[in-house]
Amino acid sequence: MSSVIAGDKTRSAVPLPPGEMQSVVEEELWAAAFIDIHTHLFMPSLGENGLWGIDNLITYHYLEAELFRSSPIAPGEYFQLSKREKADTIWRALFVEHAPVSEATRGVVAVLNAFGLSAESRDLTEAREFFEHRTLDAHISRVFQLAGISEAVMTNDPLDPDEAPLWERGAAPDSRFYPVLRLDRILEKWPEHWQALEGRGYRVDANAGGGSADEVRRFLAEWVERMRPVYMAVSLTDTFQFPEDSVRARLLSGAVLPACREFGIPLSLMIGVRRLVNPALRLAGDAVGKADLRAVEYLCREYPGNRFLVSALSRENQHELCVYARKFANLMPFGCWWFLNNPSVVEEMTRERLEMLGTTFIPQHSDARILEQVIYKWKNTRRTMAPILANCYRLMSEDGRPATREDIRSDIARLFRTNFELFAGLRK
Ligand code: FIX
Ligand code: ZN
Repeated sequence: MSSVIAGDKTRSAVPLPPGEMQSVVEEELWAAAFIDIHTHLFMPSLGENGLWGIDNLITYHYLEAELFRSSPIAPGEYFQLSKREKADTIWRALFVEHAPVSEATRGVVAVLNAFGLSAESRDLTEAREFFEHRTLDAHISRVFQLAGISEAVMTNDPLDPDEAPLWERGAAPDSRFYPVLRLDRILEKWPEHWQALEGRGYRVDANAGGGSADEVRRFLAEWVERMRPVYMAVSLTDTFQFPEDSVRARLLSGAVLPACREFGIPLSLMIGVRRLVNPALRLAGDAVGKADLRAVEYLCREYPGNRFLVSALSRENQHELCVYARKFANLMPFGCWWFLNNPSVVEEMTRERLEMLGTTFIPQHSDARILEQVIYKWKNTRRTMAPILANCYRLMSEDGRPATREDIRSDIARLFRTNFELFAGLRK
């Protein structure tokens, strides 16, 4: 073993003095390449589905929601504008006329700063000029490097009219991206979409009766073959119940859960959205509701052969999700989703997860919709996580078990990589 490695090995086994914990945690957080386990990013072969660049960054639906609080423009008028006009409107209202102190506005500042661009310009000329000259494939690699991630997990919809044909024509895989089979149109919007399946030759009906579940399972099997997803996923409203007498329950129990078992992949349940509480805001119009997690309890207990990635949207559901994770090893809590992805809430959630689960959970995902967002979302995660993890090791050391750099490195790898790889079957 070379002296450097030996030195590192020896150094990494040395008990850390309390005063060094945070700096070592920070070093190891930035040295590690994370897997981003839920995003809305797309590999290059999925074409225009993938969003990147300054105009997409600024017209992010989080910022659209903030715009309508800082500008007199009405949503109806705003949505008539071109993408550039929308971005100019948001830039002026949220970045010029007011200081960008919110999580989402500060994120754009961090992205501009990462590329050496000013966040104090009165317009977007400089930023547009910069992004117009980026080549996507190299830009993706640079963005992932700046974000400290090695792979991003996508959200892929087999019934999306823009995306599905690209997969059917053989979209080239990309080792930086993992596919996911997204099921919302089947499980949450069956009335609007069952005929799309029927039109593809699957013998299904409006009530998902008869052999519909078997036919949906056949559809899923064909898309698993085509897409090779690392998990299947669905976003569920706060009213989600299981078991229940419903189309969703019949398709979950008769198609989705057996298919996940057959292919050895988890099912991701993201629970708690209240869709379009303000329809005028479109994608920005969703809100949150406390869910009844006894459905998760039932699924984990009655389907021990399935593995469940679960993220709850309501802050009020977080503690009980941790308790359920203590009861069921086939339940993997993940992320601080959407309205929870703010340091004040991330801190509370992460501390209670570490206290109750040790390092057996997945602390964060970015939910990035625009490529460059991973730069700020993972910078913020590392910034928030560092003192929380350092405190864990300080307490452990105070109570009699010294902490080493190797402990910290190994735990960070577990939290941000191997927990997911093992749970998704990407590693044995
Ligand atoms: O269902 C989901 O995947 C949600 O994350 C999105 O629908 C949501 O709009 C979002 O991007 C939240 O961050
Ligand atoms: Zn999402």
